Amino acid sequence: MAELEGLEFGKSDFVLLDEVTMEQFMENLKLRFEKGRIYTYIGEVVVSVNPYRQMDIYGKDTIDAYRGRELYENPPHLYAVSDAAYKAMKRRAKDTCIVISGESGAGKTEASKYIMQYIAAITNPSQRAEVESVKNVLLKSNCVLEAFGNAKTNRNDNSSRFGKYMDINFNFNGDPTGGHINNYLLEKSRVVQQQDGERNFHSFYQLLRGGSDEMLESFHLQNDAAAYIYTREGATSNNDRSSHKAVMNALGVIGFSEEEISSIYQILASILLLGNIQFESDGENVQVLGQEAVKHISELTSTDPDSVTKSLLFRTVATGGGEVIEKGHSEQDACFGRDAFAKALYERLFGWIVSRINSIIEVKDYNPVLHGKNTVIGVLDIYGFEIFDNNSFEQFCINYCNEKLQQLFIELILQQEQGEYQREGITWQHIDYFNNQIIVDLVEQPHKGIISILDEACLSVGKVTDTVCLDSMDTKLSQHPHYTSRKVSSFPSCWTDTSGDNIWKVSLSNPVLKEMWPDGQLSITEVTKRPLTAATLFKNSIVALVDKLACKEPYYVRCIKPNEMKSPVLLDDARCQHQVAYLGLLENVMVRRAGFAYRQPYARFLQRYKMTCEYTWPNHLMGSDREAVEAIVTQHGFQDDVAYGHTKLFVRTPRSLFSLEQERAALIPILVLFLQKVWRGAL
Ligand code: AD9
Ligand code: MG
Repeated sequence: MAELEGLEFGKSDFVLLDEVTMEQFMENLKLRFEKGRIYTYIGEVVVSVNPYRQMDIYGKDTIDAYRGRELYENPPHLYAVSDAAYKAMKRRAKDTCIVISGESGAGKTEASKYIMQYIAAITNPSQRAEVESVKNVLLKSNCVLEAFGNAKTNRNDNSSRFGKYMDINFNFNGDPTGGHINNYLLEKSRVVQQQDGERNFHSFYQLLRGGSDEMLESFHLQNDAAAYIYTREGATSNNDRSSHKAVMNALGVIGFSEEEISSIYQILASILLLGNIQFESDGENVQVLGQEAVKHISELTSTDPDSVTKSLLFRTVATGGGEVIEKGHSEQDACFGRDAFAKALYERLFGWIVSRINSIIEVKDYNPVLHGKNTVIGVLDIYGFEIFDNNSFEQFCINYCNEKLQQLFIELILQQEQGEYQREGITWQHIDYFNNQIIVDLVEQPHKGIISILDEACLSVGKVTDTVCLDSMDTKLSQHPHYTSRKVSSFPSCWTDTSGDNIWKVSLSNPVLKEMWPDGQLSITEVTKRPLTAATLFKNSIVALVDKLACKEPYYVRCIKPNEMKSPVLLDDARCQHQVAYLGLLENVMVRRAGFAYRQPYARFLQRYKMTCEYTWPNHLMGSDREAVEAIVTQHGFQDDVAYGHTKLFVRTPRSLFSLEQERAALIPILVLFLQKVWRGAL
């Protein structure tokens, strides 16, 4: 409950709604959005609506107002949860995490940046140089990751095409000492193809628009996105020029060497050149059309041109006898291989950039005996549920990830409530809620889950067609209450995802490429070994992520996209209701209200409401604050609606508190008058 806001801004916490209905929820959300109140709580969860305009609520004054304060002492804000996560971490030496979710364009990445900026602003008051440098690297890493991992899509001009989880490490003083970034499922298909109106990753346009003439010349590039098949769908803008500068600067500040920076751009250039390579076939043999591009690629990647040509035209196959042979591509296979290679190069480049940043920001020389416990705040900015007209394997993965996170959300929110009740010595009442474990099982159960069935199909490529695979799914899963047959869908075909790795069989002398492909030349065992499928790799990474989050105290930011037009004035009812429903926000309010909707330490409760009770105003003469609080509660007649914890008062329904709030609001003007008279000596 925010103190500084009047009711004309709506209810600052959805638990205060008179009734938990979609109608009331939406009414409150809309009123607050119209009044420029983009944040609202559900208990400690922040619901955020993208304002699509610059708000004057992130400056230094606001940071100062939230620093060290409790959640309910200020209007709802990202800074308040950031501070709560920080305080819990510092005071109780607890690892915490802030999970930001919502659909594309809902404001997750912006929120994660404000959170990081807040944490950077409130730490290291003594300005120690080494801590400042860690903070700087952490903040600058956003700029680099956005350049290489974000793109313009039809839903968001700066859409993150990867999931990101960042741990920030703190020392016993509460100052950042380092961090670690995990990235998930980069949408590498974008490197070779984009939908109408979308662009490739920003990095390509930044290079083409912002790279100096000498740089572009040495890379054999023209400064024209239309000249390259991979980028011709989008256009460059002046922003790309300034961003290129900012990224070059950020790479330097983070600690990438000159050589590494040029290697990064050489690889980008190679990908663009690779995309323009065409093939011709005389019916028997396939040839690369135009050796010029091959020459340039081999020059840029310090590889031998013959090996590049060979990699483009042949693939390595393991025979039944364990032998490895070279098999010529068809023209179509060669095109497919070229694109797979470009995607693999970009994915490895992105992975390498992340791991290079990690090696720079990892906590070094930390001695727990000397320095105390090293604690962590994790920030998760990951794609929300996606439902399109045409859904692909990527949507399957993204939605599975969201089911896992939703499951964790419910478990942790309930767990957190239960923990608090236990600490305070209050009896816990069981709450019924929809447990989506059943959906998670449908996807990930061994042997009969969707991923297992996909894996089986992948491992028998050639023998199992899409239809056979879907038949098998129908047989195994038709009894499942949440399974619907998708026979008409065309989503399979892209589950195995290893082709890009197998074709690059040249010796790597470029140091960055060497680090990107630590396996170098594939040996026979590696060729014949069954690779893990993309689905299983993704599942493993999400299971690891959930494990990481589960052992931390969680804070949540649930982002809502108000409309499809990027308008700052429109809150589209149907679109928002849809998001409120799948984010489970009404359920969240109910869970919060089913137990005790509101809780506050006795002293704070007393301070706020003491003027509403004759026994506590101006000061109470009782033995303890708790007894004084009991007096207020009893005088207002809601003693059956509360429980007394060891340190806090718990109120079951918001209505009780609401009447107290109203009484307080009515009394304040009278008290002000009274005090003015006292000051003037009239009384
Ligand atoms: V995606 O899943 O990566 O496609 P996000 O990350 O949820 O998506 P993002 O944070 O990129 O969305 O926000 C989209 C755009 O909305 C931003 O580029 C801003 O123009 C705008 N936005 C979002 N949040 C704010 C805000 N707090 N203040 C002002 C905002 N503008
Ligand atoms: Mg984003």
